[in-house]
Amino acid sequence: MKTQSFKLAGVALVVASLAFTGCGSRTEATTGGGTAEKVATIGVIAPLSGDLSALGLGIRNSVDLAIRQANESKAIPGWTLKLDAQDDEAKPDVGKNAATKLASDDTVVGVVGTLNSSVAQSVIPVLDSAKIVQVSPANTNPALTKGADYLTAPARPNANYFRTCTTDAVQGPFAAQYLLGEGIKKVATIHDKKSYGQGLVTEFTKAFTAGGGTVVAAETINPDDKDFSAAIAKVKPAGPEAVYYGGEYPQAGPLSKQMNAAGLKVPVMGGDGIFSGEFIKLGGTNGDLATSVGAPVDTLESAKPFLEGYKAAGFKEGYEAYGAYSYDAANAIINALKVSLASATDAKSARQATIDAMAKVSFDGATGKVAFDEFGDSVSRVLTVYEVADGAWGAKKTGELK
Ligand code: ABU
Repeated sequence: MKTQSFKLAGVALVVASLAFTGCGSRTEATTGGGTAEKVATIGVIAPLSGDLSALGLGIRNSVDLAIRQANESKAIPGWTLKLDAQDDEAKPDVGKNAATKLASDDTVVGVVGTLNSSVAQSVIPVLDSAKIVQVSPANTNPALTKGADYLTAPARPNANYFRTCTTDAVQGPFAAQYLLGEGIKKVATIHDKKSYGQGLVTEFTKAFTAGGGTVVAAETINPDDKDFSAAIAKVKPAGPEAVYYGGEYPQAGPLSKQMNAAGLKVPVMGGDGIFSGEFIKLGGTNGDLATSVGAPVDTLESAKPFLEGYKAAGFKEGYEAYGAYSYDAANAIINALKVSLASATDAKSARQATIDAMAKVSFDGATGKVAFDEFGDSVSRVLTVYEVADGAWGAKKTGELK
């Protein structure tokens, strides 16, 4: 597992040396004037290598930016924030190990991540046991906050877990309403059998059929497949007017390309997991559609400080679909830390207080109002439909589910 660890201490003031104290954890930083600053670490768990790293690196960089800004503005007097970014490779077992590693660091008080709902299922219990708050900018599977019976008997499984994005219980129906509104009544579905892909297709299918549409074929692929000819051969004779795909861009892009090559020239539509420039590079074509969380970031007045800060920081990777949500997730943790660290003598003792404070966090973030309901879900339910045109994603419709 690749590990990337950064010390991001209000750069001008903090000298590189960190003093060892207590049980051997690095818990204090020394400023240029010799004043001891206590250290609190915000972890990131996301795919920093592999097929989904475009999204994961956007998450890491955006958290990095929030931490730098907090240190520069001395947002938490007496404390220096540090970033520890861990690569989960989009794999549940690797994510679990990353969570265990972060939990063993006494300075860790919060984690932003994961990208994948399937990885979150392994990470959340580890961080919950250690009383470390976790805020995901990207997990959209509804069960993570409301349990398996999220529609009939919602019950929050883990009090430490929050998210700044909306869920597939909103995203699937939003996509279904869009297609029905465009006059598309016959759709084939394909998903990758992962928590996110399967859950998204389930939510889409319920809303699409309830709205008068017909799912003419329902197929699955394996998460690492490259050849989709078998699924396409089953779907094509059913005559779908679109294919709704549950999964991420490494499969969705080639699926679109292979559908066209096989003569199935209908749009692929997916969720936020395919909303990346990588989808187009991998074969996504004009007319393909995606929903993604929130409004287009580059149209939001509230996102200007994030966009300007990201540009000024000179990151070599883009912020991608979840950058602004990651920046808001990190700032949610920082807002909670303003409360929990105010009278804390060390970071570890503030973990539970950080979870308690997170439930009350409310501020105007890059993506809009950042606050959480009783399940830890974002209060925002805004989504946007994007379409590929002239080789780039363009926004078609932004709104809330009706
Ligand atoms: N929300 C799309 C990709 C991440 C997930 O698995 O939820």
